[in-house]
Amino acid sequence: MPKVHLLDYVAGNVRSLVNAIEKVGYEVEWIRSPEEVVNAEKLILPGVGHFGHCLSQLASAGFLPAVRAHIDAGKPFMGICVGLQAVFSSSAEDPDCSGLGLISGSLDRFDDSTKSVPHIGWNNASCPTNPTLYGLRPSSKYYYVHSYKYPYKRGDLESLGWAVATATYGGETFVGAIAKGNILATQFHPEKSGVAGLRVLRSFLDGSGAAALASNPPQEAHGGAAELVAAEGLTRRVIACLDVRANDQGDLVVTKGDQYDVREKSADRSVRNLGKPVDMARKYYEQGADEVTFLNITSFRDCPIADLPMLEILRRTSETVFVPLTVGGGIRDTVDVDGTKVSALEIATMYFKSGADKVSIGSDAVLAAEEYYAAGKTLYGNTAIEQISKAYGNQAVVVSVDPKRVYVPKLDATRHATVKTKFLGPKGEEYCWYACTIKGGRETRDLDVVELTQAVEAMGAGEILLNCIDKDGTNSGFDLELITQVKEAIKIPVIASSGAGNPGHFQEVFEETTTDAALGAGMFHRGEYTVQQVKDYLTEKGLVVRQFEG
Ligand code: 1PR
Repeated sequence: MPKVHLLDYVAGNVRSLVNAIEKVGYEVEWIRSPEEVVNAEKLILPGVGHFGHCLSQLASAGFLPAVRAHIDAGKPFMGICVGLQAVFSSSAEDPDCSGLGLISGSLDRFDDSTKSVPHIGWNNASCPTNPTLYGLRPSSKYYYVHSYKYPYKRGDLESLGWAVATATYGGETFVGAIAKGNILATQFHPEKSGVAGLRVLRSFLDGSGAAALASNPPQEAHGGAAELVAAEGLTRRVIACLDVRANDQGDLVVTKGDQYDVREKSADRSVRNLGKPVDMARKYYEQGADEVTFLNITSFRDCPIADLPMLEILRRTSETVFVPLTVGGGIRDTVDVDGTKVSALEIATMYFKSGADKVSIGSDAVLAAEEYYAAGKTLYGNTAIEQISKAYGNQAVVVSVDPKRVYVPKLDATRHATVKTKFLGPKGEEYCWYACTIKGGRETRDLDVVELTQAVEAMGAGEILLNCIDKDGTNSGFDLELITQVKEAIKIPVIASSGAGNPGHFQEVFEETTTDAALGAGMFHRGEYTVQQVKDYLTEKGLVVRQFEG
């Protein structure tokens, strides 16, 4: 197999990139020291974490002059995500840190006054001057996850000879990909963008993208500096979730509870078995799921951590599923079966190395939030959320919330943030608050969802997976009141979860709340609807979704 070299400059969640490169027929060789860069013919800089972390690691290890020499020699170079940002001279994210400076200009943060930040999801990369730049297609969607961007000004980069593909989020048009000569850089993750992304990688690796660009160089500056505001391209994200546990025979199965009870109602009360995790993940990918989430709902107690069955599930899934994979369950500081202490960060690292793109933290986040408030909202940098987001970036940390309704007769009957509900309590109560639970809903805490989500946002979580025990498995639709309350409390994206029973419920949650994504489980597992049917329905109703490209 032909080779491509990847810069190994920081512990990163790059397993998916390696899998994607192998999928398009190339072998990865790691570059671990600046001296080895000269051996590379094609070089990829995967971006991990934030701008300053990436650039300072590269600088302190002495990589920057070697990378510049590679580019100056005219050899193929590709930067991904923060790897694109590194091409610019600076970023407002870490103003004291310099980029490679191939383009003089600074990145800034998305405005979060009217939208969620980070920008997470599937959006365009459209290049009007070169519509098929490096295999891009105007009709395709690509997976982005970032808070900082290079704002697009028409003619600005084109006048320097760059071909530019853009995307628009909440009225802000930014650079999605740039290319010139031997250089390609993408703000999106091609390795997580399904077949559309694999096409971009292939076109870089086989040289066809650079050759096509050379024969059709971008047109000269378009003159004036008028902003080009492309059509809003972010799609409605539909996520499939698989709750995984061992059944009573010891086999790992996808299960699904009713309000978190995963045992059959029959006399034997066996664990409900809905299928095999790897096969089902692949099926949902092919139906067009925008992400797949695995929740290890019992943490596989009594198993050495290095042998966690979820690691093997991730390894196998990530070989064929090229959309983001999230894994949750048991991510906390713990003690291995042989007595060795293992940190949450070490467990997350194992998951990332096995192919996860994000980890999801449940119980531990609730306990950390309680400590945060007890300490007068002080952060010490020692929580799992802070440590993992520092090492892998905020976007890699999801907090999974398992709330339960607590009804109260009036607004001020509790210190907690209440909502006036349309669904009265058992005694006709008109108000409720949402109590956080831990240990799969077994223990309810004196902490509400607003407190929890604001605390974890402060700690550096990048996204909230918002379940609801009252709605879980009911097929009665999402809890819109809960979702509205949480969306009003925080800026980071929220994934609505629990209660989806038909495609109309997805339409309802997208139209009646500002949720950033919606997740379904039981209705997909039981074969009542496919992800494709949900997406077709949303399209019919005028909501933009990504269609699967085979
Ligand atoms: O606390 O960090 O070890 O994480 C444990 C994780 O396992 C948490 O994310 C928690 O939500 C999850 N979990 C624990 N017990 C259960 C259970 O069901 N007994 N599953 C459980 C939670 C909720 C959703 C579900 C939606 C949609 N599952 O992910 O998929 O409710 O279902 P629906 O569309 O069928 O209604 P930690």
